[in-house]
Amino acid sequence: MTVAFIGIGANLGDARQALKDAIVCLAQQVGITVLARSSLYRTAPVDAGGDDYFNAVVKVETSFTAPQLLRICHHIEDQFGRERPFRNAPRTLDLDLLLFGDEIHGDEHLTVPHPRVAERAFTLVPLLELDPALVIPGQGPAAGFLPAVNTQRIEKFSFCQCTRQKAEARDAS
Ligand code: PH2
Ligand code: MG
Ligand code: MG
Repeated sequence: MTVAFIGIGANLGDARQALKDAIVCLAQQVGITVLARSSLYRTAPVDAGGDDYFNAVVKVETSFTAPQLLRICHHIEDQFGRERPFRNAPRTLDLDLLLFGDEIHGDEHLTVPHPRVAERAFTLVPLLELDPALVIPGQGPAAGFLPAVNTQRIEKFSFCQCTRQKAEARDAS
């Protein structure tokens, strides 16, 4: 069994709902147990255009290998209608394997830790919410990278706060 962290993002369609549904979908997979989920974050697009993103990170325990887990993530993205017209295009769902135990992989199919995990507030902040003492294999304590991302806009929500806001918007319309 390996503990892994999966980053979830979306900025097309009902992104908040997609994040919630994706977590349910991950939890339903045989061989994956969701141990914890971060809060939901609204974040400014980084190296990308389009609307603000919603991002979160889940901590899972899995019997799969890293390449197997990545394949499952891609399969779930496809189920959510993910299209890839150009690099960093707005997306209905993105599932990125951020960390896989203390493993370090680097080939054309899979790079773990995710190559930009420490450069982006939308991965670093939720990871640190789940584990403030987290060490990124080969790179060091995740908290040490926070000052470098402090110009990236990120706003924290709880998942139920978003449900309430959505209900209020619906009732007002
Ligand atoms: N994903 C990207 C590129 N830029 N920006 C934010 N805020 N959130 C993302 O999930 C994101 C991004 C490529 O996967
Ligand atoms: Mg991504
Ligand atoms: Mg991706």
